[in-house]
Amino acid sequence: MKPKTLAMAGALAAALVVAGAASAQTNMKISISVAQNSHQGVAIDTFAKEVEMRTNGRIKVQPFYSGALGGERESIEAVQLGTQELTFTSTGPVPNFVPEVRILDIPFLFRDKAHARAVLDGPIGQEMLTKFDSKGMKALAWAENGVRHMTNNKRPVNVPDDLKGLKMRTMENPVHIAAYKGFGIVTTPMAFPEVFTALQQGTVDGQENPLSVIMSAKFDQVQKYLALTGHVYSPAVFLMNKAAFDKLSAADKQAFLDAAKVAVKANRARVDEDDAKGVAELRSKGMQVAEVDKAKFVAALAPVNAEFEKQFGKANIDRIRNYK
Ligand code: EAX
Repeated sequence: MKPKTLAMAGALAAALVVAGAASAQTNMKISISVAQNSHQGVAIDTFAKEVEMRTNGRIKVQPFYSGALGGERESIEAVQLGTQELTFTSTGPVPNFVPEVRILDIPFLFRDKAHARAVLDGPIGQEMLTKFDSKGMKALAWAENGVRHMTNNKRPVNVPDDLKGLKMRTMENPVHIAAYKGFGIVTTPMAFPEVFTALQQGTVDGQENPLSVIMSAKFDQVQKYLALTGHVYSPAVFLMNKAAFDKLSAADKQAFLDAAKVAVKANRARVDEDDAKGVAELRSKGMQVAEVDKAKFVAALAPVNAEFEKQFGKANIDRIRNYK
């Protein structure tokens, strides 16, 4: 080797060592707004473990729980900006970033969790994941928040009319807000980390969330009545800053996607577990639980639904409704 080539080879080797050292361990953050002991905690803990394992410890994902890095809207903003690499969020505030996703938040859209999971994992859901790309985010996978039910402190809810005039905290989600207004609910959008205190202090009478969230947030301590309205399916999604994802090698990209897949499995299994034991557990903690005739709640939303069909296109809604 000529001296010059030798020097260049030396410089290259040094550069590789430096690059190697720099990439020896990359640290990333992921957040949820609910507690660690929850279906969402299971999701991000599993994801972190899988990423670390699949990248041989080169990439570490540090989980943050209970809104420690902010509520869901703030965490999506942070991911979009890149001040935070990852978040796991319900679709609550997502329509404000990716309007195409709004259609998933329509009440009584899905027959049950199996239907929702099939749609999200199928072509409709997978195509929707790509809509995050142009918003500075890579959506790694759909996950699950669960089927939402109503709680309040004022009165048992047995029929839709019982909802009239209840002041309820809602997510910052335009579709939910429109629908709940259709029930006659006085809607108060609020970030999740503020909800417990708002319920405790009576700023609002009630809220609605899946059993998984009601239990992990200990809403039974501040809410007397639970109505199993199952009025809307609440998807969740793994979001990553697009530039951070694009920077990964092809193998690491695959590792992140696979890690998310494993995490979704664990997440959905925990939701099923929570749904199976939730009513008994919440009853034992003193909540008064009402099974309701869902058909009446569906009927009460007919005018709102007609509005949604105009807004989203009946064919688009039917495509989801009829998906097998
Ligand atoms: O993501 O804001 C909500 O009610 C969500 O369901 C909750 O934070 C879990």
